[in-house]
Amino acid sequence: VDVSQSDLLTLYRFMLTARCVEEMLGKLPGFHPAVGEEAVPIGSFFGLKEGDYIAPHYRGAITAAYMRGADLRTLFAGVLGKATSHNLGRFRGDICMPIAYRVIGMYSGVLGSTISLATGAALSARVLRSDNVAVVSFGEGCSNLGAFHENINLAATLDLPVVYICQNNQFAMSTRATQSMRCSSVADRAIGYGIPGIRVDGNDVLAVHSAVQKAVSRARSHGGPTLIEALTYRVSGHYGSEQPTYQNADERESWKKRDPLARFQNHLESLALLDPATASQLADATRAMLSAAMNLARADPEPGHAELGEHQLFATPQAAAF
Ligand SMILES: Cc1ncc(C[n+]2csc(CCOP(=O)(O)OP(=O)(O)O)c2C)c(N)n1
Repeated sequence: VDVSQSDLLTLYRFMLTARCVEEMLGKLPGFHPAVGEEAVPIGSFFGLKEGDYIAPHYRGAITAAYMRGADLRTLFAGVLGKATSHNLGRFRGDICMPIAYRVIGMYSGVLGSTISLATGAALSARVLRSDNVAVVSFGEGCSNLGAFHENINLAATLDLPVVYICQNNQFAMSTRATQSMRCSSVADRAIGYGIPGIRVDGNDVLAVHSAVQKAVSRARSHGGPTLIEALTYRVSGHYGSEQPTYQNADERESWKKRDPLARFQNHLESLALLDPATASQLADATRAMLSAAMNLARADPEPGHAELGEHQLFATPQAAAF
C-alpha cells in the first residue's frame, strides 16, 4: 500500500512514542514490555477507520490505545492502579480502555478472551450491516489456545470482517515457540481454516502495515478473515523484572541489530524525511511529554472506599430488581 510522506512521519512518531512508553513502563517489575516489538502494534493499528474495533495484545497495548485517542496520563494511572484510571483503580496493571475508543481490552487475565471478543465485534459489524472491521493481535503462545482455533474457524465459515495478527516474539514466558508447536509457522495454521495465512517481518513497520491494510480491505469488502504472523523477538524478559536466562544471548543480540525503530529511522533518513538531529529532538520531547504524564499519574490518589466500596461491587436494589 502507498503511505504518504505525512503518514510516514506520523508512523515514526508513534513508533518513537511506543519505544519511549515501553522503556519507561518496562522498568516497572510487573509490566510486560514490547521493546523491539513496536512495529507490530503500530503497523497494525495505524490507518484504521474510526468505527473499526481493535483488540491489542497486552504487549504494546498502551500505545495502541493512545493511537485511538486515549489519554496517556489516564492510561498510566491504569498501569499504576490509581483511582483516576479508566477502571477507577480496581485492577492494577489495567490495560482496559473504554469501549468508546473502540479498543477491546483484556478484561480478565484469561489469554485468548480478546480473540473471542474481536470475533464477536466482527459478527456485530456484520449483523448491523456496517462496514467496520475488527483487528486483533495476540502472542504466538495464544495461538495454541482453543479460543484461537474456534474463533478463526467461526470467522472463516461466516466470512467475518476480522484480521487476526500473531505478534510472534518466539517466547511464551520461558517456552520457545518451537517447543510448543510442530508447524514451522503460525501463518500455516490458516490452511486448516481455508483462509489466507501471511508471514511478515514483524520488525518492519511498513511491511506489517501493508499486510494488515490489505487484509483490512479484504475484510471490509466481505472477503473474510486473514491470519497474519508478524515475526519478531522478545529482547526483554517476559515482564520488567524477569531475566530471560532461557534465551540465547547471541540470538538476542542479533535480533537487537534488527531494531524496528532504528530501521524505520534509517529508511526515513534515506528518503530525506528525517535527520538524526531532528530524530533526537523528537525523542527528547517525547520522553519529556511521557514523564510529565507519568508524574501526574504517580501523584494521583490511590483508590479508596468510594472507588472500591460495596456499591461498586453489588448492584443497587433497583438494578437488581431490573
Ligand atoms: C488462558 C491462559 N493461560 C495461561 C496464562 C498465563 N500466561 C500469561 S502470559 C503467558 C505467555 C503468553 O505468551 P504469548 O501469547 O506468546 O505472548 P507474549 O507474552 O510472548 O507476548 C502465559 C502462559 C493466562 N494468562 N491465560
